[in-house]
Amino acid sequence: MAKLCVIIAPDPRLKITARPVAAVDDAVRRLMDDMLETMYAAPGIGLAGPQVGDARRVLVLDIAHRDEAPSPLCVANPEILWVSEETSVDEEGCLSLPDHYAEVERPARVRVRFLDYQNETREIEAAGALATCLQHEIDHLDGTLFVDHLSLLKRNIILRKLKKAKKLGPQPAMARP
Ligand code: GNR
Ligand code: NI
Repeated sequence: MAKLCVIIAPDPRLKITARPVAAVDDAVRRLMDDMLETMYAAPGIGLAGPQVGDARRVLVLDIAHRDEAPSPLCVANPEILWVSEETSVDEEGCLSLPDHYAEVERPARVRVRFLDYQNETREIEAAGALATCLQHEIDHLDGTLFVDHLSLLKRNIILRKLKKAKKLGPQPAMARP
C-alpha cells in the first residue's frame, strides 16, 4: 500500500468528471487500498479519486467512530438511483479544503448502486452520515466540491483563503513557543 498526496483546492484536477472503470480488477483494488490508507492517515471519513489525482470513478469511505471497529466501504461507478424529498443539513469538511467547514443541505436519504471491492454490484439505501458522505464523494467524481453548494460569497471567501495559503506555501501547524 502507498499513501497518496491529497490535492488542495483551487486546482483544475478537482474540477474534472471522472471516468467509469470497466471492472473492479486488481489495479482498481490497488487504488482503493491506497486511497483507504491515505484517508485513514489524514484522517478523513471519505476520499474520492480526483482528490488524489486519479480520474477513475472510485471512492472509499468509513464512517465508523474512533471507538468502533473500522468498516471501510469501497465504491466504483456509483449511480444515485433515488434521493428523498426530505433534506438534512450537516456540517461538512473536505480534505481538499483543509480547515474550512460549512453547513450543506442535501437529500436526507439516497439509494446508490455501485461495484464493490469484489466487483459485485450492490445497492444500499443510506441515511445520516453515510448519506452525506456518499453524496459528498460522488460530487467529487463530477468535479463538485461542498463549497459549490454554498452562496457565491461564502464559496469565494473560502477559495480565496486557500489560494492565499498556497501562495505562502506550507505553514507550520502552530507557532513555536
Ligand atoms: O473527512 C471528511 N469529513 C467529512 C465531514 C462531513 C461531510 C463530509 C466529509 S468527507 C471528508 C473527507 C473528504 O474530503 N472526502 O472527499
Ligand atoms: Ni471532500
